[in-house]
Amino acid sequence: MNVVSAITGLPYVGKTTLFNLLTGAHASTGAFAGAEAETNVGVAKVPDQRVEELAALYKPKKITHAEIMYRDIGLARAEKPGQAISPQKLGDLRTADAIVHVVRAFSAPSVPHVDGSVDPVRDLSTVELELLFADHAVVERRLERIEPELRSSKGPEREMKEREKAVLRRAIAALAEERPLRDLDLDPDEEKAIRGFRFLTRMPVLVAVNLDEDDVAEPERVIAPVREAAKAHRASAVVPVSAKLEAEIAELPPDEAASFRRDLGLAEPALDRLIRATYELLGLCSFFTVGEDEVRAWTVPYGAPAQQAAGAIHTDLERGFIRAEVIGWQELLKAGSEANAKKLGVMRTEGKTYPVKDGEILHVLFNV
Ligand SMILES: Nc1nc2c(ncn2[C@@H]2O[C@H](COP(=O)(O)OP(=O)(O)OP(=O)(O)O)[C@@H](O)[C@H]2O)c(=O)[nH]1
Ligand SMILES: [Mg+2]
Repeated sequence: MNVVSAITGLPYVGKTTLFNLLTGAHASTGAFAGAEAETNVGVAKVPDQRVEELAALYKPKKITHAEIMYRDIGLARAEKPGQAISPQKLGDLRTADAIVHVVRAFSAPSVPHVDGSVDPVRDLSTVELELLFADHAVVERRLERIEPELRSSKGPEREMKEREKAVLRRAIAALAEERPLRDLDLDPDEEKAIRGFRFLTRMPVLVAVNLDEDDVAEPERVIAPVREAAKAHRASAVVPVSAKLEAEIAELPPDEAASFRRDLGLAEPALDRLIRATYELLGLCSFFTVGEDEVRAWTVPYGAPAQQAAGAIHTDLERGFIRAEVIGWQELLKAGSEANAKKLGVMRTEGKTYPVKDGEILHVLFNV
């Protein structure tokens, strides 16, 4: 699957700086034009040491990492909630799988703050309220339209619409109390009834707290209140970044960058931190395909059935799936080759429903 993350947040909080850092793009920052500018789109390679180690074994012609697509979606400063997101940006947000909400915690007097002061917790709720408004408008419109549809439908169709209406009533009640739709407990049928709306407040959110350079070594003091605020709702995680500083470090040669990070007490690059958090939040994992031609990582939901995982490679592999040969990446490295792994009996044969786990290598046998 191709995961899409939407980077958003108030103006001038460092969205584009972070976007550039993640994707290696050079979109203009500090122009203070995010709301009017087109959405920036770019791709980040998912860092994965396992891919490198497998590549060292196979020496393939091609090495392909998994990817996450990022969209940098600028919002406007709004006098009242419900005015900050243009219709086009709304579409860019709705079709994402997760939101990366950047909040500003850096002071930089040269960079104006739209609300006059640096307050990440306040900003978090300002933007959350925008998203709530957007969802509220959708629910309200749908509830108006569903009534006449209900009157003219019957049987299973009516039942489905009744269910949709019931969920939407709960949704509007939650939104009216300023509770995001992530907080609603829905069974699979209810979930299905509203999935098509792609509600913004039901998407998993990663809050990226954009720190001052001085706070990088000890981010807890700054991020604790944000974590506390985010914890009130489900499917959210908080990750510290220092977009500008880390972008500067990323420009350095790799060993210099590593020693600079060590000096600063930064254990790993922001990219690694954010992407790992995204995988956790979305319940994703990586499996690999290996060979002389290509060593490649693929992204699937954790525990996806082998047949569905095969579909990530190609639809033919899903359609004509017979079975898969499976081995953990470490076992393969230890065995030194697939032939040896087979001899040792550590290569398993699994069927369609086998739940694929992180770090497994799949060989799909298929017939179309
Ligand atoms: N000191 C400091 N400045 C930062 C940091 N991140 C971004 N900035 C600066 O803040 C300004 C705005 O950054 P952008 O990345 O353009 O912010 P944005 O959120 O994309 O802004 P809009 O797209 O206009 O809404 C730029 O001058 C950046 O250099 C940071 O971590 N620390
Ligand atoms: Mg921008």
